[in-house]
Amino acid sequence: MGIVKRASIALVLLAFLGVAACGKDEPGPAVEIPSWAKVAPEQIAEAKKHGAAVAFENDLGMRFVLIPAETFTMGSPSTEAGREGPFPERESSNETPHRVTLSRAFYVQINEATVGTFAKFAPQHRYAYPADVTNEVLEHPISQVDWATARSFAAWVGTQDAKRTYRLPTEAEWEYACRAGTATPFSFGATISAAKAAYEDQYSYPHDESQPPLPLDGPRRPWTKRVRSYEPNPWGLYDMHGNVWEWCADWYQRYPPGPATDPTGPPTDPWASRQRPGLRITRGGGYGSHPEMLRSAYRKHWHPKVAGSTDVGFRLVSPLPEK
Ligand SMILES: [Ca+2]
Repeated sequence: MGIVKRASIALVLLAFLGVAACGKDEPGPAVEIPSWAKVAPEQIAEAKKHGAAVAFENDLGMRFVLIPAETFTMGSPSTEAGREGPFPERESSNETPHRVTLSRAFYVQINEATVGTFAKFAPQHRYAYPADVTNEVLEHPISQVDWATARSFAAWVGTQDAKRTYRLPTEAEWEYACRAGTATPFSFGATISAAKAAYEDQYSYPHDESQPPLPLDGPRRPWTKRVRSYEPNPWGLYDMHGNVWEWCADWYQRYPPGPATDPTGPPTDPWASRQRPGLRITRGGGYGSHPEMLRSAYRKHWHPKVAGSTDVGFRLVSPLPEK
């Protein structure tokens, strides 16, 4: 990692916000943008506002970019195709659009947590990968990890970093970061294609039942892809759509009515009194998901002790350090 890190530092580019020649604006401090980071002007402006890094790489090699504080519309319009998903009796009406304010900027990991990083935390973790990805498995997303273990991993990452803490994203943080300022079904626009993300790309979006599945382009490879195999979203985040579902911190419940600030979901398991297992949120769809499930607003919920799935992983967030 040392060579990579030194190379990364050597390639650091400097971006200067604020135009000194403009006169009325104070020339801001330089904001360093690592060569690996693809960030938008609003992210650079937020970093400048806080005198904070717009992107950082921790000692474990995990990379994060700054996400601005903002108000956005969480959920989807009733006209959005595929909104009810393929299981309308279970999934309907849980994407009610509402205004959500995230009051403080935060960092999001640019890719799903990888096998390579997770192995430093839990070398005994048993996961199954087919032989054809053996050579690159360390760069695949970690999966088959239950919710509590994902959270423990986040806490452990914090013990390896004297300056920052880490945790799972809230569901609102996840959707906001996924949208990256967009209001379309996907951060890439109105639809998605096999060139954009890892998912069940035999099916098109919007779904048309009168059309047969698309022909396979070569043999089906029913597995994860190496992280960052596709272009990132406008805020430099990779695989927010597809590859593996991503655990969020929240319990699942339908959105409460009205606007919200820094929502964290129900404080306790809302299903406990009904003698049903609680459900934690997962987002973004996985390599085996239909395209409707990759939409920015799509909500899926899993029992938090589910650890056997090869298409459920996670990525971490890190709060902006207090000054
Ligand atoms: Ca993903």
